Amino acid sequence: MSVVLEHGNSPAADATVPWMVEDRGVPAMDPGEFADGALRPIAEKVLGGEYLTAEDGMALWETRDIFSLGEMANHMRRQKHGNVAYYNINRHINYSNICALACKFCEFHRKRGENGAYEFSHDDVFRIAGDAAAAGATEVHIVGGLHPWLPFDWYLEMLRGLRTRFPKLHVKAFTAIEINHFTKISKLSTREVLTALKEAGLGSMPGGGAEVFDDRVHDEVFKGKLRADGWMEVHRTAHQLGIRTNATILYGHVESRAERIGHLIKLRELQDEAPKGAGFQTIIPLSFIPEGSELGHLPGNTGLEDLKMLAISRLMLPNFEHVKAFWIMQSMKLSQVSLSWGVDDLDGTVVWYDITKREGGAGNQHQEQTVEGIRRLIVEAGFVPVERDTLYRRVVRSADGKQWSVAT
Ligand code: V47
Repeated sequence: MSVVLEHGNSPAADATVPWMVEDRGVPAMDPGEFADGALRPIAEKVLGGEYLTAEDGMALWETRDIFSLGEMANHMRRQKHGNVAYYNINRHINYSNICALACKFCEFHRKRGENGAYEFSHDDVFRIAGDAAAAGATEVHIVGGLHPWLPFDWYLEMLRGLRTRFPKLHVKAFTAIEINHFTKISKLSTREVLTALKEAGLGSMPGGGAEVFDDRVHDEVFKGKLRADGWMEVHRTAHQLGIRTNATILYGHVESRAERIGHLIKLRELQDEAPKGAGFQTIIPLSFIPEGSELGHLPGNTGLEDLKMLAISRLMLPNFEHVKAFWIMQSMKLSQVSLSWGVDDLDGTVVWYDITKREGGAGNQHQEQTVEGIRRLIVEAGFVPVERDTLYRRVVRSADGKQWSVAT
C-alpha cells in the first residue's frame, strides 16, 4: 500500500519531498547473481527467515562483496520498514561525568575535583529539559557516570520533577551500569530499583554500557564494570516489567570480529526471551572514537568497517525491529549511506553530546542536526523521512513545528 507523505509532519522540510510516497514493497533478491558465491547460502537463509549462525556472521565479515551484503541487509530492512527512515527530536542530558569507573575507551569520566569534572543540579536538568520541550523535543536521553555520592532518591526526584514539569516528554534514562549502581547505593534489588524508577517516570532505557560481551575484552578495556551477564539481567528484568530498552555494541577497539558476532548472538537470544510486545527496540552499533581516550593510539574504524558493522547487525538480529546509526559516531554522511545497508533510524537532533568529542577538547560538545538537515539527507538517499517518538510511533506536528502529537 502506498501512502502520500503527510504534509504538516515537519513543515520546513515538506517542500523538499512533495513527490515521495511510502512504499512497503520489498525488492526482489536473486542470490544466484551475487559476486561472492559464499554469500549465496546465507542469502537463502535470509529469504527463508532463518537465523544466521556465527559462521555465517564471519562469512559476512570476510566478504569483499559489500554490494551483496548491502542487498541482503536492505532486503530485511525493507521487509520491516519499506522505504521509511525514522528520526526523532531529542536532547541528551549527561547529568555528571564523575564516575567511580575508569574505562579505557571513555573520554568522559572524571574523578571529583579533577579538571573538567561537573555535576548538574536538578534545576540544571529541568532547565535543559524545558528548553528541549519548548523547542519541540519528544525525548530526553539522560545518562551519567557512576556518581559515588548521589543517593538513589536524587534520581527518583529528578524523574518526578521532570514528569510534573513536562508530562509529554519521554524520559529515556540510565544504562544497565547505572541501574546496577543504584542497587548498591539503595540496597534494593534490580527489580525494586526498576519498579521505583518506572513509578517515578522512567519511560524506557537506553542501550549503553554493553560494550562487548566478552570476558577477555572486559578485563582488558573496562575491568570493574558490570559484566555481560549482569548487563543482560538488568535488561531481562526491565523487559519483564514492561520497560522497553535498547542495546548497543561498542566496536573497533581491541575486540575481534568473532567477538562482535558473539555479542550480537547473545542479544538475539535475550530478545527471544522477552515477553511479547516488550524487549529491545533497537540495536545501536557504536563506532569507537579513540580521540582523548586511553586507547587514543588505536586507529578507529574506517567507513567500510562501519558500513559492514551496521549491515551485519541488521542481518544477525532479525528479531530486532530497528537498527540505528548514531550519526555522532558514524558521521552524518556514512549514516546516510547506511540507510541502504540495513539502517532504518538516524536517531535525533541531539544538540549537546558530552560522552564522545571528535577532535577532542572543551567546547566541541555542541553537535546538532536540524530537522531539515536530517530530512534532506534521508530524502536524497531515496527514503521517506518519518519523525518518531521514543517508542517508534509516528509524530504529527503543528504548522510551526512546536506542538506535536502521536498519530493514531
Ligand atoms: O555506553 C563511550 C559509548 C555509550 C566512547 O539507546 C563510546 O538510544 C564510541 O549508549 N567512542 C553511550 N563510543 C551512548 C549510548 C547511546 C547513544 C545513542 C543512543 C542510544 C540509545 C544509546 O557510548 C557508552 C559507550 O558504549 N562510548 N566512549 C568512545 N570513545
